[in-house]
Amino acid sequence: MTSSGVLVADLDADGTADRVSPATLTGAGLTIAFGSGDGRKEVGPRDLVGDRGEDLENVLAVVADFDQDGWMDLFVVATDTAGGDDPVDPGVSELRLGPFSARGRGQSDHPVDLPEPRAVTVADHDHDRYPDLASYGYEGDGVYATVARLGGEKGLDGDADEGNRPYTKTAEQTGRKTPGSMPQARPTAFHPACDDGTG
Ligand SMILES: [Ca+2]
Ligand SMILES: [Ca+2]
Repeated sequence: MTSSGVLVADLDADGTADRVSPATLTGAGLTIAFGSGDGRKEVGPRDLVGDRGEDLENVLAVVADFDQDGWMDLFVVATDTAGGDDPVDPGVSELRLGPFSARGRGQSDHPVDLPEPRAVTVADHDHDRYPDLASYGYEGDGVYATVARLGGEKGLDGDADEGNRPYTKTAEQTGRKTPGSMPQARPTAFHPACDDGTG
């Protein structure tokens, strides 16, 4: 992590440093630059989601080493246009364990159950060494909530099970893109500081 908040890591294991910005490493505005110089390729969540998500309206992505194996992992979620009282199930909601390619292909895919996500971010709910995923989403009937999926040695806990349930929190504001109740881990919480140069 550089002082300007760019994460520098080799994401696709080709031996060349790649860069992830902005500092939150999350959201629809996430940009990943693979490689440098002439071979540089910039991609965003829509490039990473793959065929199953390309026609879906809202695409969000988060980069973190959720299983702490030293390779950055990609969480990507794509949801169609929101409609009525019922939450929309995401068409794609999965953790792809790194290394992962510029097309978002990882070593393995792991589905993560989330209610219609509107914002996702990396958080640290249980203060272990694994980054957690926090999602602000629509639960239906006008209720919004922030839920967590905990990081662990297998990546992310995919289900809304007993272990994850205590972290459900009904949002203090509703209908906002990113509410005040959205947890925020410090960007440097899981990424050591490094120089702007080589990383
Ligand atoms: Ca690379
Ligand atoms: Ca990893």
